[in-house]
Amino acid sequence: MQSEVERLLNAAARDISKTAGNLKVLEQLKVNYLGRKGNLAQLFKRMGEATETQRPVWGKLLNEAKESLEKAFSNALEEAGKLSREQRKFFDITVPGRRPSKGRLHPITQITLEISRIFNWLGFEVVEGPEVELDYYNFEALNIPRDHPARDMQDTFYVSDDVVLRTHTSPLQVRVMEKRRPPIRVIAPGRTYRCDSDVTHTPMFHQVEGLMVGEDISFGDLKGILTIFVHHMFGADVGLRFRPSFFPFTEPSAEVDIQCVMCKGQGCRVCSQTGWLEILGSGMVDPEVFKMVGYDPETVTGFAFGMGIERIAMLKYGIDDLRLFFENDLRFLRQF
Ligand code: 2NM
Repeated sequence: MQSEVERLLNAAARDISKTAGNLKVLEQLKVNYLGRKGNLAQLFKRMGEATETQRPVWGKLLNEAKESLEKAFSNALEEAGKLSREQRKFFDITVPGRRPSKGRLHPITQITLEISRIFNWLGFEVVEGPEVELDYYNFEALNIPRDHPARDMQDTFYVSDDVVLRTHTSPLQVRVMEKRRPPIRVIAPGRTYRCDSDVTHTPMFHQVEGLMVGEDISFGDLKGILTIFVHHMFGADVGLRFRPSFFPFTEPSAEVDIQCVMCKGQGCRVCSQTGWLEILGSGMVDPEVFKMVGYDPETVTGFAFGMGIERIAMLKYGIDDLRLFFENDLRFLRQF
């Protein structure tokens, strides 16, 4: 037994020095020697073979071996711990630094700024106003009668009987016309709200609306300004067309289509095989709207237009799911 204990202690000393201070390996080694099924435990098991006289001698030998092993391992582990702390203090000045991640503008903000820049250059001033709006400015002053479907509870978030979340940014145009006299050139970008939510509608979305009022602003001016806008936004080679439409606040009214950005007008899934995509609504401001703000419709004319920013952004960037704009998934946002 004596020689076997010696062999065990020698082997342990050799193995410990071979670990070279590696904490993980040392811990495993300690289990191998001192664990419940370890080398020392195997020797303890042989106590059963001991004779009456051997028993106290073996017992002493084994207990001393256990103490000595425990001490050896605790010393080695402590040394190894110090070593790894030393290593941690080492600072490699040649390692490249971690770059701080920069934030960026949301794609909707980027498109809003791009649209604003184009109209700014065309002499339009950017105006902003309340998202919680009086029913009067949101509907009444825009010639939207009480029984118009756009006023339906289904589409409008009512705050109270006469206060709503604006369903478009046109109320702002009315406020501007009330405050100022022509000539006026403004665009109003901002958040708008409709009680509508499915794959292609979100209850909050963004719009830009524009207004130009003067003494002889014509439908030709409308066509000119919007053509310049489309060519700057989507490229000078993109064709567009003006299609008759209806809005309560403009007469006549027209919707503007551009040639499909995906198939260049050939017809594809995105444009439902028509080759055209609707991008905005427009028209000559209805005389009724001018009367509401105290302008003389006999001397004053003007045009207005409105577009959904999400839609413009989707067409410009080739995005097929509206909801991506509202999820704030960095993997999406980092691409802009
Ligand atoms: C559109 C389409 C057509 C519009 C009209 C006015 C105002 F205040 F002058 F009457 N602001 N915006 C307008 C006209 C908006 O959005 C599709």
